[in-house]
Amino acid sequence: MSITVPAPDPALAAGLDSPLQVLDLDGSRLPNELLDPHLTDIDESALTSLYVDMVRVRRLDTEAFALTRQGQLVLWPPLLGQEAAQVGPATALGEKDWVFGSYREHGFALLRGADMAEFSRIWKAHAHSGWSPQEIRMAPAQIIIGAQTLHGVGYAMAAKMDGADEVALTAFGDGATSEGDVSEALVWAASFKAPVVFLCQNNQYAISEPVALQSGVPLALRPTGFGIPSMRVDGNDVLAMHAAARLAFDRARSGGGPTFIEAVTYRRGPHTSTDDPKRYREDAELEAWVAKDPLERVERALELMGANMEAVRAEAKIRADQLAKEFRAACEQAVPPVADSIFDEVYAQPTKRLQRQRLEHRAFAASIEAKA
Ligand SMILES: Cc1ncc(C[n+]2csc(CCOP(=O)(O)OP(=O)(O)O)c2C)c(N)n1
Ligand SMILES: [Mg+2]
Repeated sequence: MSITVPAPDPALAAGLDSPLQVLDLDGSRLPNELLDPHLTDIDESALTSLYVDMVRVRRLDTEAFALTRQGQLVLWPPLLGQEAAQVGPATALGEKDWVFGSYREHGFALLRGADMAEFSRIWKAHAHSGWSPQEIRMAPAQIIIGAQTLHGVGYAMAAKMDGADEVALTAFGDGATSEGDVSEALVWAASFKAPVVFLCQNNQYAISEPVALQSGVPLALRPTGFGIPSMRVDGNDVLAMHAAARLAFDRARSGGGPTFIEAVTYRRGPHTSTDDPKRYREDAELEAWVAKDPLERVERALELMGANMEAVRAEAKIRADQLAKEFRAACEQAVPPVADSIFDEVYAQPTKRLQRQRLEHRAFAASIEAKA
């Protein structure tokens, strides 16, 4: 018996040949039929605001990285280079929408309004989730690769059943697309037309594994096999990312179901503060991506629009410095939790098993103290 396997429909995917762009490297505006209708209200002031957000996100990232070297944070997964890929979609979210991301989603956390003291607790290893997910409508950072896509789809399906006007965005990496969870999430989303947006930040690496090892086709082609429309977008172009997200949110809100966005970008830093990328990639590759810096491109675009760049840079610096100061102070003032408290944060009513584990843990901790 022979089985005919239909080829994925390339018509479902935009940008396969060349990622969708609306800002050229020199900052000039490139016409784009698909994305332009979603950018009609973006004037100099809106672009300035996106720029300031990216500067703040970058500053939070560099400050946090420095804080790992000063013993203030135990770990940090940097997002340097991925600012546009996060700020574009984060600023397109509605107030009631939800974000289900990985551990690298600091831009989303900041723009969803995470309190810096709460946020710092995660990376000081003081808490599993620093912020209250309900308050900022963002789930805790997910370390299990790809799991958050199932959570996002589940939330979106529930929102649809409730008739709530809410969209879920789930953010994950290129490596995550190799996980079964992501395939399952795509199946559920497609079958139930869930109001969910899959944001794959293709930063070219899963730790040390280059994306070419994970997929022989562009990642944006994969969801088309599930019947999910997708867009391959220049992830260093904040306007293109903003427009693509708006398009996807509009589709989800109007009952059109899921959309997959592949943001083609680059992780300029190490995988985390404990990694050394020099062991698996060439400097020339990094330099080529530095030349596509997402912030500089917007600076050039603003210049072309006639903005007073001195004033724009000064405002961005003041806001970024303020954020860095706030974050540093939060890290320095944080009080470590009592180890025993972890048992209080599992169930509202502790189970017998948990109570037994608490006693075992107390005895163990006491035995260590006795030896010290
Ligand atoms: C299920 C699972 N397998 C393996 C790991 C170990 N791990 C941590 S990060 C990572 C790479 C993820 O790469 P990608 O999805 O591209 O995201 P990025 O770190 O580049 O943002 C792996 C394999 C994990 N956390 N969870
Ligand atoms: Mg990656």
